[in-house]
Amino acid sequence: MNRGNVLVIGNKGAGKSTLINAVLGEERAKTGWGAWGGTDRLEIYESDELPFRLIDTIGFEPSTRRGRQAISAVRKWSRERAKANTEDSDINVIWFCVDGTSKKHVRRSIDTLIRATSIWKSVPIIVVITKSYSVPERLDNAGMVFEAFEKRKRGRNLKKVIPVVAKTYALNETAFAAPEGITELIDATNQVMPDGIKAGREDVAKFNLNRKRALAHSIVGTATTAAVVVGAIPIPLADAAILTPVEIAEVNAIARLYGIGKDDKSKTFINTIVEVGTISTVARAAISAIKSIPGINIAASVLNAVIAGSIAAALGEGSVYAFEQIYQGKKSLEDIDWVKKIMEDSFSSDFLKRVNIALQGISASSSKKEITQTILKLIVK
Ligand SMILES: Nc1nc2c(ncn2[C@@H]2O[C@H](COP(=O)(O)OP(=O)(O)OP(=O)(O)O)[C@@H](O)[C@H]2O)c(=O)[nH]1
Ligand SMILES: [Mg+2]
Repeated sequence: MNRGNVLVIGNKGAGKSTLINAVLGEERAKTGWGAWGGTDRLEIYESDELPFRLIDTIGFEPSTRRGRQAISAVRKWSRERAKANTEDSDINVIWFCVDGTSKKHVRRSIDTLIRATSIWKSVPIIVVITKSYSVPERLDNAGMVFEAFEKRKRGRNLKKVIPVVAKTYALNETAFAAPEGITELIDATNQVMPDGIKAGREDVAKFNLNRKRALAHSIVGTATTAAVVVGAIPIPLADAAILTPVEIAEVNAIARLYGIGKDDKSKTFINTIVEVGTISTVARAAISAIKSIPGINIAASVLNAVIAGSIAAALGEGSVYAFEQIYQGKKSLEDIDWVKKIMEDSFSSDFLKRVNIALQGISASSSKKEITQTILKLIVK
């Protein structure tokens, strides 16, 4: 099968390799800072399901030397492929990766990237604003990108600006910026591919559904970790209320991943889910049931950590299922009774059975990490 080629370029440490891993769904590209990581040569990535090839490059440094090195390596690769009579040797789309946390440099980065890629003068460009952890800054950053392209000849090649979080970013022990924008980037890229190598809509949809599910599970993992931390704080866990912020963040992050918006219908749907995990009698009953499982002799703080983590995990699992049904059009945001039932079922006797098993594997000396892993293994399918 012929594949399109996506050239990924940007400053050193902008997050190109991290982005590539998120798109592939595998940790294949080496990431990191300076001498401890980073990409030191051209690397090509393919995956069976992904309809295009990803070309990871050496990051540009403040000086342009490395930039030239990066570009000449790409040209060499392209020439060699063409010589070997491979048809798909052209660069079809360029991702300009611009670090969303260093606002000051957005304009200069774009200028450098435009100059460096002048030989691909009519290739479509998608600007990826990496590390877009801050939602309020996204608009500003995108504005600066559009400004930088304005009045430039290659401005018309700019097809889209997409803010991305490629990997969960912890803001503190219980707050996080979840992965975002990955499947939107895949969609946008496929859309601007030349017709001959564009993948079928259905193939991309299938790939994206799998990617969304994997990313959603990573959100559940992060939230469960945070909940275990919250739960282990030695205050009496009278009800699930102290967990609420983590649960709200979790459900909202998963909702965003599945493109569930901020309109009233979406809000009602999301609130229904959060309610089941926080103030509902179902959640409270589950907590008392766990607390009264006979024969547990671990410290209250460990037990509370298990409870909090299990609830976050089960709530996340239920949410992933529910949002996926919406995303696929199998259910609608108006099916409130349905979603309520789905979520309540997440805390059924099967849930209690799993928590019980988890507790067998946890002791007073278990670390938070061990507790989290035990829970995830049993609750996340
Ligand atoms: N949490 C989080 N960390 C990120 C994200 N993107 C990049 N990073 C971090 O930023 C650092 C640099 O990321 P890389 O992906 O190696 O950057 P690069 O652009 O490939 O760097 P070079 O190969 O040196 O040009 C790594 O420590 C990453 O973990 C993200 O979306 N979330
Ligand atoms: Mg890299």
